[in-house]
Amino acid sequence: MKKVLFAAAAALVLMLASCDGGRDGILKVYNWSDYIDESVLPEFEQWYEEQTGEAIKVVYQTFDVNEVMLSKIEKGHEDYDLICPSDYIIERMLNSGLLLPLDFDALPEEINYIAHNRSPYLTGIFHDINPNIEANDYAVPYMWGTTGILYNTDEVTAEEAGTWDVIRNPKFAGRILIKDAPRDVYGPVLIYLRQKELQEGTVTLQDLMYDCSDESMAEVEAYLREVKEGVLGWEADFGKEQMTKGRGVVSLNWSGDAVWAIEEAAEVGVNLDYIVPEEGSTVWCDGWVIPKYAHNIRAATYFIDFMCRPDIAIRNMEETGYIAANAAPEVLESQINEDLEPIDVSYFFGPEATSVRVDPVLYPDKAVIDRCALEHDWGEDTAKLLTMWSRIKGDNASSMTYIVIGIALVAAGIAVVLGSRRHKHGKGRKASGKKRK
Ligand code: SPD
Repeated sequence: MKKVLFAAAAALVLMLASCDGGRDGILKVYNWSDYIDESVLPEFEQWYEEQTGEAIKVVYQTFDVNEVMLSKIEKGHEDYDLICPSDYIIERMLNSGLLLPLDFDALPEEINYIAHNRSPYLTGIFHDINPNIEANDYAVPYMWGTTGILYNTDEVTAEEAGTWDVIRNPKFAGRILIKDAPRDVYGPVLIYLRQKELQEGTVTLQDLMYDCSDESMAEVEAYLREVKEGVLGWEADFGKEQMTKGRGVVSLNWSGDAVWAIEEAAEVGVNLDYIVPEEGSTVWCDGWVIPKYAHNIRAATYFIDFMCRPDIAIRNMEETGYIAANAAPEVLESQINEDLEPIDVSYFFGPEATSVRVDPVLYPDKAVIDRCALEHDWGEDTAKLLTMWSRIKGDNASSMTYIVIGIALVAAGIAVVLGSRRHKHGKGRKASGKKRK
C-alpha cells in the first residue's frame, strides 16, 4: 500500500512538473525496490537546498529486475537522472555509450563523501568491469554482496545447503525459491556444472562469467528444467518473506535479502542461515550512474554524494539488510557486534580490520570472496539467455502439475459419461425438478 501511495505521489509530482512546462526542480531516481531508507529522500531535498540554495523534489521509482530497468533506458530513452544497475549492466551501458561521466569536482571538497569513503576493494571491482573504459569515472558503488543459498536450518543441513545442487534436491521439492534474475542463476549453475574443469584448472571462474556458448546455455537449461520440478516460485522480491514464513526452505538469493530474512525470521521463531556454496559463486555490486537522457546532472551528483555520507549509508544498510559500499570507520563501528566471531575484512576496510566482529553474511570472509567472480556483459548474446529464461519460466507447470491436470481431465471425462447416462435415465437435477439458479 505504501508503495502504491508512493508511486501515485511520484506520478502526481511529475504531472505537476509537466504542467509547469519543465522539470528543473525534479530529480528522477530509479532504484531497486527495498533498497533505501525512504526517510532519507526528504532529508536529501533539505540538504541539497542548504548546500546549493536550489530547491529540489525527488521523484523516486523502483524496479525489481535489472533487464526491465535497462530496457526503459535503452529502448524507452526514459529521462531518469539517476539509476542503480548491477555491474554487468553498467558494463553494457558503458559499451553502448548510455552513461555520462561523473563530475566529482562539482562537489565542494569538505562534503565530497564519495572521495572520502571509497572502499579500495570496490574501486577495484568497478575497475574490472570494463577493460577499455574506466567504470569508476561513470559509476559510484552503492551496495554489494554475494549470491548464495538462504536456508531453513531446521529442515536443511549446512552440508546440504553448501552445494548449488541443493536447488534440485528432491527432498526440498515444492519449497525451493529461485531469484527471477537470469544472470544471477545462470552463473552459479554453470559454476556447479563446470566443477571438474575448475578443479583441473582448465577453466577459471572469470572464464565462466563470459561463457554464453550454445553448449553451456543448453546444459544450464537442461539443469534448470530439473530444478523447476521443485520450484515454489521464481521471485523478484517475495522470496525473503516466503522464507520467513517457513513456506520456502531453500532460496537462491542475494546476501542482503538473506540478512533481512534471517533477522525477521528469528523474531517469529523461524531459523534461517545463508551460505555461499563451496563450488564458488558471484560477487556483485550495484552502483549509481547518470544516464545520457538525464536532465538534472548537478542534483544527481549531489544525490550520489549524499548516499555516500556515512550516517546515510548506515541507515540504508539498517533498513535493507544490504552492505553499503562505504568503508568509512563509522560504518565499520556501526556493524561491530561483540557476540560474533572475529573475521578478516581488511580487504574492505583496510589493514586495521584483520580481526573484527562483524556479520559474515554481510561482509564475506576473504576466503569466500576468493571463490567468487564478477558477472560480465554478453552484449547481443544476452538475448539468448532471456529467451531461454522465458522458456523455463513460461512453461510453468511441473510434472506434478501435469499429473494433476491429467487426473482432472480423466475425472471430467468420467463425469461427462456418467452424466449423460443419468440424463438418459432421467436422474439428473433438472430431471428431478430442481432448477439451477
Ligand atoms: N531489493 C533490492 C535488491 C538489489 C540487489 N541487487 C543484486 C543484483 C545482483 N546482480
